Amino acid sequence: MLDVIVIGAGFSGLCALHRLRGLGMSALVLEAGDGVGGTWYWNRYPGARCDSESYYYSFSFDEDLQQEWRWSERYPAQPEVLAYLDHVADRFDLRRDIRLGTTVVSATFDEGWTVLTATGERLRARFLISAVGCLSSANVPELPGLDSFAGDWYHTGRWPHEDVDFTGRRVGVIGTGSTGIQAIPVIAEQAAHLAVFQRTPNFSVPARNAPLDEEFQAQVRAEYGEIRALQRETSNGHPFRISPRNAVECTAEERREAYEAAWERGGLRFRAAFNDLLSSEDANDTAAEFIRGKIRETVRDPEVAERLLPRDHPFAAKRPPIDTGYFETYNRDDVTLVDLRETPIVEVTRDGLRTTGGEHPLDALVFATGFDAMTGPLLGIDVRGPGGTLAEKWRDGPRSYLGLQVAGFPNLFTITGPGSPSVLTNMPTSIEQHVDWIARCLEHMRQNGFHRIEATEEAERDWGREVREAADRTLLPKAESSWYLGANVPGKPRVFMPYAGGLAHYATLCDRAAHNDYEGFHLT
Ligand code: NA7
Repeated sequence: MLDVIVIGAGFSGLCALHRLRGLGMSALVLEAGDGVGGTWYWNRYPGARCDSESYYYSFSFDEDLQQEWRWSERYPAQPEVLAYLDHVADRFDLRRDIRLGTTVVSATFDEGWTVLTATGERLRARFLISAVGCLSSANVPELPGLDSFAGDWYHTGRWPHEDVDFTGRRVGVIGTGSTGIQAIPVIAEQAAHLAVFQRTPNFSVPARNAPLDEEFQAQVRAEYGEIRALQRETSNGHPFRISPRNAVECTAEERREAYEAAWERGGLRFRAAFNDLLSSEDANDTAAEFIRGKIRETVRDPEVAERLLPRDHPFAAKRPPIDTGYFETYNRDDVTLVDLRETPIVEVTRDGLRTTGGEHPLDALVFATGFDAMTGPLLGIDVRGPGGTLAEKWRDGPRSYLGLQVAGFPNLFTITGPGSPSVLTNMPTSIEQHVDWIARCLEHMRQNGFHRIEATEEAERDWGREVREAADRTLLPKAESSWYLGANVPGKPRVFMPYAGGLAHYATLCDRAAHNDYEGFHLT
């Protein structure tokens, strides 16, 4: 029997394998894709790029790795992140313990985990680590008539590995989340005509992507120690602090100056312009109105601009996209914005998409419609503990302790699971924290002769309350159609899933539990 089976070979799975090997444990990673990389293996859509900056969207666990790797742009494009993860797999000789093309269909606990693969193989391990990702289960809306469509259709998270060429084609994109907002300007460059089908207008801030010069890179390399320390100290794992100033306490002129500077700097740092943007509606309104002003300035046709103005959720209460030329794209003659609130989708036809406003002829349709986030990937596996299935347990929404364990599922750990802050943070920073905590826990068990660990029901209940209360201290739950709440998937229970109390505070709570003899866990 193996010590550990890890499901998934993205950032989490690679990190976990490397760390477990360091403990001398036998570990096997099972990966459904034909390559490593997880999210970065699947999301190959045009314009796919990371919204975190490259120099810190990376592992910190190896000094030589971070000193040697060179990023070419401020934000890494998908092929570059994938190349990085391939490099990590090679550099640490991880591939010999990774089985590619291996889909896990079920996992059953019986004094150890038995994992069944799609080819009927059974594998046993004492511990199971889910590294399946949070945004990896594609959400394709059930549109009537999709089967009859004569063109090609794609979901951004399941993009084909061969080149898709939209040259000369009439393309439709459904969805204006982070993904749609990245893909739309790039597809518009290629397509003969692009129709964007928008249900909810979104805020977006310019990314200000640019090549990285050697001087900046040398400075980063010299300061990596401080950069990584800062990432671990902040609430969202980025190496910058949120301004201590409150927007509501500044004059209109001071706010404008701060927002203009943040707009010029670009990217996710925009929301760090003031301290109260995610806690005060009044403060948030000032940021929202500033961005709406930028949209009005950018989009030449005032009617189109009006349709693009986000009004029904606070800024950054949904995951805030960052873009390269998104709003500018609507100034093109070959791009049409279709407002699905005015004219909802009726059906897909053989030749296009019909809304209540008429038929839009299309040769290709792109679903940028997001994911069954946080719970979808794990619930895609039939996970069975001694007392029942995870699907039954999570019927009314996910429950976990610290996002790391689920009561009733001994020796199962979840990396970036619901109840963890990961999706609100720079992912690799959260992943390293989770993996480090799990590894230290396994080491503790080995040293003390424990074979089994399970979160208690009580700890799980308390954590659920803490997750709810942390969310309620912010404006995040006010975005009613957000995937943080599961609202984007019809029928999914509406529960705010990530922990919004901040990564640094979360890490302190995890450490405290470990320090107090794994408080909230039952070890035998
Ligand atoms: P998101 O953020 O969930 O966005 C999905 C978009 O698709 C959003 O605009 C949705 O509109 C739209 N959508 C979803 N279903 C439909 C249907 N049935 N009809 C019309 N429009 C629909 O997913 P992304 O892939 O953009 O981003 C996911 C995360 O990946 C992102 O937050 C980053 O963390 C990386 P809605 O707003 O629900 O009205």
